[in-house]
Amino acid sequence: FQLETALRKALDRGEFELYYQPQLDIKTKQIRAVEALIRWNHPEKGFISPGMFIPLAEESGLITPMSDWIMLQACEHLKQLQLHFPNVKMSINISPIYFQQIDFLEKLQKTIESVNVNPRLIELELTESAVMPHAEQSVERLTMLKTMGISVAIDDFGTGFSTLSYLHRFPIDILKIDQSFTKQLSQYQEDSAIVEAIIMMAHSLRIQVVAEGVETKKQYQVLEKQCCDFVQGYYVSKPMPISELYEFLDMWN
Ligand code: G
Ligand code: G
Ligand code: MN
Ligand code: NA
Repeated sequence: FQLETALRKALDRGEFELYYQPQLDIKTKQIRAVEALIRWNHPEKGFISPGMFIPLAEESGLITPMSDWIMLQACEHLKQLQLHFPNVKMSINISPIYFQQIDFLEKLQKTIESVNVNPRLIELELTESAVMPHAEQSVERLTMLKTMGISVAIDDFGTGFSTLSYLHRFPIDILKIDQSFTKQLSQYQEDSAIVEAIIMMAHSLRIQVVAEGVETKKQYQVLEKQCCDFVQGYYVSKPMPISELYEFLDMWN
């Protein structure tokens, strides 16, 4: 229970912060969305990666209050952002555990109402492992999200075990191709073929595609040629605090 206590304290003390990474629309050259990425600024240990503490939060149950905070904070930041950049969407990572909780939709609805933010500007990122194991319940939930005006992205696509043909059963809007595929784009023809196949399949299902981890101009150009819709990665920008995001968008859009 030690870690649970540490995470709980960190939450109470406000040691977590959301950083934002922009997604570029290849066609319009505008920023279409920002992804919220949590950071832990530990007073002694310094920066701790979410790759470390999210799994521990999931095991200890702290993922619930942490996710409640993430939802609220991201919606509040979106509400402010919208006043200056009305078309930029907010994309929020949702833990599979949080997504599967019985009151997930109800809490989400309440947060949206209390902050009074436009749900059409909210996108949720779910992994294949969040939706596949409970397919029927997931379809119901995803349909409800669609009714609420919220869009859904499948994160880390290509790293799970699901078959592509499964996709058409889920009402999703966006596929995020995992970084591991993007990394190889300039080197190996085979990975380029896989990415191209994913993009074509997604488009045939009316799903738009984000390539993650785009770092070089070469990767960007390959993706543009393959009709990828959006790119995210260091080539556009690293994740940054909300204050820097405003400066970035002022310069960009
Ligand atoms: O930002 P970074 O690349 O260090 O993130 C590492 C991992 O942590 C990624 O898999 C990312 O999806 C996950 N992550 C980052 N922020 C959040 C968050 O707010 N909620 C959840 N559930 N996962 C997050
Ligand atoms: O699992 P998810 O896709 O949500 O995690 C995104 C993670 O990838 C974040 O932790 C973010 O910091 C990291 N990231 C974002 N862009 C790049 C990039 O261009 N290169 C690398 N190596 N990591 C990136
Ligand atoms: Mn993500
Ligand atoms: Na991802």
